[in-house]
Amino acid sequence: MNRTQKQIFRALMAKSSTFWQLIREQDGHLAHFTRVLEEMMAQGLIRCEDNYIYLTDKGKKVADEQGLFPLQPLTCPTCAGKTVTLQGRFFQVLEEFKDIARQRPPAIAEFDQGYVDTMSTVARVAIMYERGDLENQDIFLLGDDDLTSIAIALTGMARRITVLEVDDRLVEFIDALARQRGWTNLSVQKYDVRQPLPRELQGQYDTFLIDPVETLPGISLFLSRCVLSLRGKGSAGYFGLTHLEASRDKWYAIQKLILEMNFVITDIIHDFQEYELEREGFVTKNYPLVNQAFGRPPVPDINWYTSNFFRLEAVGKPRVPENGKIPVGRELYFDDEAYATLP
Ligand code: SPD
Repeated sequence: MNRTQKQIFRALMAKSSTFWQLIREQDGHLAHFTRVLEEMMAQGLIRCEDNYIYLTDKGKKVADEQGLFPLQPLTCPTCAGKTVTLQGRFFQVLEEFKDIARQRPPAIAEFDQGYVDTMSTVARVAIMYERGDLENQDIFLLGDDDLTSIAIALTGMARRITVLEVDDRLVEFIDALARQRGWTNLSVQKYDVRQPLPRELQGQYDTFLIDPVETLPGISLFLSRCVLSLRGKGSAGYFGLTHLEASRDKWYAIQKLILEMNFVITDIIHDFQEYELEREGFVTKNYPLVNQAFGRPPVPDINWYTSNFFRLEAVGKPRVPENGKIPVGRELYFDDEAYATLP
């Protein structure tokens, strides 16, 4: 029995679940998850009724024989596993950020946008603060549909915040807000990651933050650009990586790249970020996940898409690997693990 199957069994021993709830209870990638569910269905271990998935009698017997117990939730109810709670100044930042985020441009599939909830955005900044990567630091963001730059600016703690962003709507939104609030330390410019990093931005920053695409060529490109922006030993980087659209084999390649770049991974916070992806639209637009699921899944009833938060720290001068072939089309965003991304 593989890990995903085991995770599905014990979740269903505790309670019946929707397709979307089950995704949150396992840590396989989506292509694997849908395959396992289909096999379990074909073997008569699970059944689906009124949008809920149940263990059959045969399934219950197999789970017992395997020595499994119903899943007991153990995630901290106060911080929801994020390891930080938003208190004091960070609570105020969250409240102000929520107001601003209500006016944000809607996410579009063209750049595989899909933003994290406001709590996740501000929690990122709280983690940066805890690690000493925020106060009086120069911070570099490459792509900012989550508006993390704004949450950082709201703390008033960073020295300089630079955003490079490909989407004109976001460039205008962030720029207009910075002008309106008089945040002279926040600047944003249009930039496509396929272009070389402007020389004047190289070696100028203490901390970077990205939530990159998850194809291997794509994430390698994002990381290379970011590493080049940093000052050197002791500089830090943060990024989100899912287990949903990135298999462990892909994780291995990414972590190897990080080490080759002269960084260590100091933290990985599991399921730290929760995404507010479209619900009706996700089913009607026929994302690969919907096409590959057995039957047609119902409209999502929860925020099912999460990612893990990585912190990196340079142990020497950041090394930028030779860029391989730079993806020019949709292959920047899409590969055969990208089940929640439109081809
Ligand atoms: N593909 C679905 C929307 C994804 C938003 N980006 C998530 C990247 C996490 N690193």
